[in-house]
Amino acid sequence: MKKLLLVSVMASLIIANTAIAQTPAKDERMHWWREARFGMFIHWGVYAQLAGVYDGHVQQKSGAEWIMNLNKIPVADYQAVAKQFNPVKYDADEWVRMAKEAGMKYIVITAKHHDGFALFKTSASKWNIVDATPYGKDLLKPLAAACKKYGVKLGFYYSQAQDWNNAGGAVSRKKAADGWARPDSAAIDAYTLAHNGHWDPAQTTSTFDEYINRVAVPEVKDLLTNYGDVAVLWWDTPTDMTVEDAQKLQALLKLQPNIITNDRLKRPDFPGDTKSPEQRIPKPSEMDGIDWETCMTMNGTWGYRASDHNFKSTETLIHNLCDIASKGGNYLLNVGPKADGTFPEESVTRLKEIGEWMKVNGEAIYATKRSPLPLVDWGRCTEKQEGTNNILYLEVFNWPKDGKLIVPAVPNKVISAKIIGSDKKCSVKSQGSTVELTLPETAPNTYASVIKLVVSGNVVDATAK
Ligand code: JFZ
Repeated sequence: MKKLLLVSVMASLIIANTAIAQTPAKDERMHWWREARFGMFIHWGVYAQLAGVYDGHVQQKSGAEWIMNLNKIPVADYQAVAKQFNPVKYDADEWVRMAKEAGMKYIVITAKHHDGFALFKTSASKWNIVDATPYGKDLLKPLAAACKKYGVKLGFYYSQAQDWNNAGGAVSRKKAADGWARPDSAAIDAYTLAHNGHWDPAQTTSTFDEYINRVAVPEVKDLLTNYGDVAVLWWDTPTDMTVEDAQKLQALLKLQPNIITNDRLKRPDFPGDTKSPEQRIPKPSEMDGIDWETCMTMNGTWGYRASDHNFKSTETLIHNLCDIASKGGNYLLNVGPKADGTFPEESVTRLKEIGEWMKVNGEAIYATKRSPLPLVDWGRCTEKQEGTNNILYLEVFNWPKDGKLIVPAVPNKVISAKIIGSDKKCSVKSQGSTVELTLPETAPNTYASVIKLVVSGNVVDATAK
């Protein structure tokens, strides 16, 4: 028994080692990502042309990038939409500049979403921007060039399993029609149930294995070969994936030795480098010692939905960024560009406002570590090492009316306290392990004001476990 245990322990060590043996080592690969903290997600494709409206029916909720599946749009009809997709106002330089000025360090764009449409030139399928649209030019080439110019890292989202247009691709089944009763809904639902989610015979003229070999593998190879450095490969929804399928795609990553991948290639055997909570910020204890990234929409959809103007406020977005940094994660904030190639106006203004805040307060976000403090009711905290000192950045959401801010669990000697972006004084009193700051009457920043507290030595971790 003991011997068996030893053998299995050794075997798992060998497996773990082969995973680690990828060069360069994980810590090295993750270095920029762990300091970046803030990136832009971009969901763009043919669905932007429909903008959440099909056959006169306005999609009321959820992702407009799912419109083909939600409405069971026949393959031929959906592909006809591409004939109108002509994003003549697309300016990759402008996109990357907006991301950069918002303080974002990387971009992850849907090179191919579940509708299977490739934003890039590929010979694996005609269902791509060059061969299927009047625009006729690769959309990722100029984006890669602009990213290089501005020093913003570029990542690709690639829907490896779900593909509703390329034959053989998987479908995650949703009931027909979202919020409106199609006369034929019942029949369509019966059909999808009997055909592993597919609703059009054109989707099943080849097998999933053939699809992986014919489309997914060559397209991922294109993406990892033709666009220079690719910082991230963001897999999604592993519907129907086998271990062999996943291995084939995983093997391609050697084309980009520094690439970082998420955990959505296939569960549970392919954990990737990062966890990807979606639309939610995990509890501090949930992600201890794990690299994670919360992706989130600004409104209620990933792809552009013209009727959705319900955007989160700039304040909420900045608070989310602080909250995520205080828990040691990254924030991947989505923009769903319109079919003409421009960002929705609401996104543009929010990016601008976040950027103004980041220009002043960015040091409280970049290259920081999660908060060592117990939860505080006034806001969040991030931490940075500076020689033998520790910097605590206090992101104050609720400015104290009485001017007193209490920082718990810091017995260290305070060296200095300064309000970032303000000349106003901030005085300090230490009592045991409590630091009391006396602040000016009004908050210097409308979204979140940051106090930089430098203390001697390490701050002992007092987060709730
Ligand atoms: C997926 C996509 O279906 C969606 O369109 C968007 O691209 C988003 C970023 O990712 O949606 C998911 C995937 C995983 C979960 C939820 C929605 N999940 O694990 O809870």
